[in-house]
Amino acid sequence: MFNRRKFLQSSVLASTGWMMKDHLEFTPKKGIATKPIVISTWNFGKAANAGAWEVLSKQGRALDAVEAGVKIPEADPNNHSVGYAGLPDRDGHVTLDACIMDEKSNCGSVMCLEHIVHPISVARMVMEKTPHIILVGEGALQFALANGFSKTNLLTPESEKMWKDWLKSSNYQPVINTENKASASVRMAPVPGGPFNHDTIGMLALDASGNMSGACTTSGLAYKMHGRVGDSPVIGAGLFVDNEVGAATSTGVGEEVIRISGSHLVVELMRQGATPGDACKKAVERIVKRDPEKAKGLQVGFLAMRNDGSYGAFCIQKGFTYAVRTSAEDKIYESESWI
Ligand code: SD4
Repeated sequence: MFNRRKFLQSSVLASTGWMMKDHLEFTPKKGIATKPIVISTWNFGKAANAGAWEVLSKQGRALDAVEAGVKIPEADPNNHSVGYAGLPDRDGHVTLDACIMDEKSNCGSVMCLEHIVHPISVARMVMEKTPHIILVGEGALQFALANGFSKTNLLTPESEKMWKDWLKSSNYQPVINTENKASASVRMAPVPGGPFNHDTIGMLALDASGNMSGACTTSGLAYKMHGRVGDSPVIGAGLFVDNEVGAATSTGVGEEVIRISGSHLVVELMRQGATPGDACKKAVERIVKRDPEKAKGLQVGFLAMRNDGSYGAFCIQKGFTYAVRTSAEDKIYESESWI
């Protein structure tokens, strides 16, 4: 029973910005109050959730909801970590990673895909129209073009300028995305032209019929080596959905998430009885314990939802936020953190 489960000691952020800390008491009412629900990573998840909610609130399918939801940041020219306008690799190529998974463990993924604004829709098409799960690079592009997607230059003048500024130093260092001063001390050198160089949208939804789906899409770590693929399009790392248990997604330095098959681990921990928040915490613990010194300079965040609509998150550094949309709330919460 999940009655009166205390949730995460999350701090509630008003939609207008950061506000006071406030402990959230979340009372899932199985099958009623918590369905449908959509949750997603970072502050920009709020706008993405609105896209998903259009589908969910009309009794639509979770799969359609997560695709529609993450397409919003994918197309946003002001979002430099997902889709169009994403920061490029060190050679100036915007290479996108995305995956999607439904309630029947159908899944599709594209890796290192260039020139396509909505990699999530290509991933869905890989899932639905091919006998495969993953297409990469040139092959993924060929498949997209053959299926009606058109080529777009994803490198906007603003992203190009950030990359050219970065080229002056060419100092490759993933920057920890923390938005509050408390953790400013652990920030690495800021990226010229912008304080952060990565953020992924991971989205999990439970629809009115009780089915779950998830989507994860990113331009990956900015200024990465050409051909580098992170956790986001790797089923089991950046995303995992098991309708019998729940779903999880991740953000942060993908290499660390892949090492522990992070999202799969979170779902398996929930299967063993952990709450979503505790499961995320245990996964973070595993990363931290492997190399506590290294973890001081890393950000990884997990977000999870059980199939009853209860949810939770945990991250290494303060500053990871996630957005929640139900019929009762449309909010951004700050995740609990290790440090
Ligand atoms: C990656 N996990 O490519 C992604 C990037 C990210 O917050 O989520 N950054 O490793």
